[in-house]
Amino acid sequence: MSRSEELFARALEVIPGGVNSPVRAFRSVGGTPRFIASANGSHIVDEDGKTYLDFIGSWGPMILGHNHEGVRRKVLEACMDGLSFGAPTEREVIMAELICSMVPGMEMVRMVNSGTEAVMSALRAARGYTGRDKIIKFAGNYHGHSDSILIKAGSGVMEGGVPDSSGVTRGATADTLSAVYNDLSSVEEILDQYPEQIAAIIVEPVAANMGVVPPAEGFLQGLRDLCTKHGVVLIFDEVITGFRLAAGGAQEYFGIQADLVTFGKIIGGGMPVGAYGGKKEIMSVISPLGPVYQAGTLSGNPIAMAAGIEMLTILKENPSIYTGIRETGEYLFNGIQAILDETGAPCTMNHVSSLGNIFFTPDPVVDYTSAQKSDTAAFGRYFHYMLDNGVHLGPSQFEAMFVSAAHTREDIDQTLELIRKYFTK
Ligand code: HOZ
Repeated sequence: MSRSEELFARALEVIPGGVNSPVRAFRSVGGTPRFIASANGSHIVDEDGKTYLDFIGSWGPMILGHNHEGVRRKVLEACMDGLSFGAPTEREVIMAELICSMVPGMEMVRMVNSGTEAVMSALRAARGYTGRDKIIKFAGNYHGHSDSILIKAGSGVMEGGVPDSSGVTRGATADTLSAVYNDLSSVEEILDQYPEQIAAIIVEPVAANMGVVPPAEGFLQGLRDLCTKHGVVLIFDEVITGFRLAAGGAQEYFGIQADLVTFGKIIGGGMPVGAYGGKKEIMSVISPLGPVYQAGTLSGNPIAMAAGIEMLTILKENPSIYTGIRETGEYLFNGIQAILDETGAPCTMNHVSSLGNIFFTPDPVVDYTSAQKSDTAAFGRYFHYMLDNGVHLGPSQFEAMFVSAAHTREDIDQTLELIRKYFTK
């Protein structure tokens, strides 16, 4: 028995499904999750001492690669000052100033502890600001696991084949309306059906939790225009795209400004952290400035802030990192596309900059319905082939591959070689 198998067996006894987040359980691909002992740069090492080239990157935040020396040093230094105070610190101010200086339209920002919390709070702010109850989300977009947003969610919910989570009351989701990603007419229909009742439209500017689905030409601008016209708060959920597509996230990358933006793990370099913010006028509804309550003892935690400040400073001061990860991503994803073309594999490659994935369907994937056509069993076989050959991918058809600044051309060539072998066998 391998050490991962041994740990998984123990975990199954005391943790639901043996994991603290469902996708990690390998349910959709079968087999035993690798228990990770350490990580550095583009590689991780499991408890059995086996090294893998990693394309999960803690689901996005490891833009600089795992265990970046500078970030680690700042965390260790911060630990020497104390772990949590439940009182304001200078680091929180520096972090907020940094985020406001990098993200378009960010005038005020509130730190929280995860992307889930950021989204939950941003929706509350939008409702408080507009005095309206309903929100629009897109099928297959994932915005964390708070009750009101668990409708046709992507990621682990989609993988389990359940459109909605059990345990969420009808009341909690009664004001959540689901539209079709990349289809503006589906949004217009809802806006017409509920005039002056929609508080917010929340969207993943690049959907990355039903696999990677880029926004169609004009889709994000169309949402911007509709929100402006109907007095609706446009929320970009940048938990995955923020500080990844560009220093200013998807807003900068696509040149579209949202009213509120949500961030997650990415702004803490992997530490448990999140944030939401945007226009001062909207953020002024947040307590204690306004009537919308939101709080948290660990919000703005000094260790998380230390990691985040260092990582964001590096990203801000080194724009070449973005050129680098985009070029590496394109080298990988265009390389995969070429292999699919050569071999005639019935797959579709979607990618945006350093995010991408292979869908095991020959048809274009533009939304939830088309993503669901994927042959998840075929993905599972491919996943295990890659894992057996030392490449660690997200264990689900509906998760992205994340390329970091630590991935080298050799890493990518090695990956492409494996993929070529797989599809020519
Ligand atoms: N489904 C999550 C990412 N989109 C997985 C998070 C985790 O397991 O850490």
